[in-house]
Amino acid sequence: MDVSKELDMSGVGEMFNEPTANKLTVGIVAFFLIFLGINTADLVKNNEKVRTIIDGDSTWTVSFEEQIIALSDTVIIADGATETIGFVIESSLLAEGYRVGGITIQITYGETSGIPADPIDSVFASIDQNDLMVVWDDENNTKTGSSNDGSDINLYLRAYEGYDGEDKNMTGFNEIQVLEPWLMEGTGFGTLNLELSVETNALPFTTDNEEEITINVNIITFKPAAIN
Ligand SMILES: [Ca+2]
Ligand SMILES: [Ca+2]
Repeated sequence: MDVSKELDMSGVGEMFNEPTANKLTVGIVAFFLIFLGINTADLVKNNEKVRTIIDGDSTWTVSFEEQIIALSDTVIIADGATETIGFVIESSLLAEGYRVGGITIQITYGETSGIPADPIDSVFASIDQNDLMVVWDDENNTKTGSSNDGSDINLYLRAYEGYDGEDKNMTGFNEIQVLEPWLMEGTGFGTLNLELSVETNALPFTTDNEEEITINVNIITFKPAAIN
């Protein structure tokens, strides 16, 4: 046993005494040092990654792909009358993976009496607050409007809390977590009830009993995507 050990040792010693072997050894050592260095750098980087994941400070950009669903109706409303026009908003209208972000309503009209120089009528519009699943108290909402010169009346309801179509910078552990606030189901569903009334304006000795009003409802739907 002792003899073989001595033999081994001398063998190693001889190898180091050889100039070529020395160079080779130096080369191997250098290689290992570099290899170790790369690995250490990798480890530090990985640790940073792990730390950001644990801290949850990984930043993401959530962007939204939009699809507009257009509904429309044309009604004739008598002078002095108020009518409620309903639009049913349900999941069957939406594409897979999309949610309702907001609803815009545009009300347009002119003078349809055919009487020359008949002045434009007045139209009043308001959205009835019911169980339609929107953010009823959102500060961006416009729930009422009127016109007495034929200009459009534009109303808006935010359906999804915080949704404005703009990219959002989010912080989170992963894609699932940052998308989670944008995956709420059922927003915007229900019946949008629009109350419209007309007060005609007529020239003396002429009669204007009614007005035709067109309502264009755009349901803004979105699908979120997260980019790290
Ligand atoms: Ca008129
Ligand atoms: Ca009219």
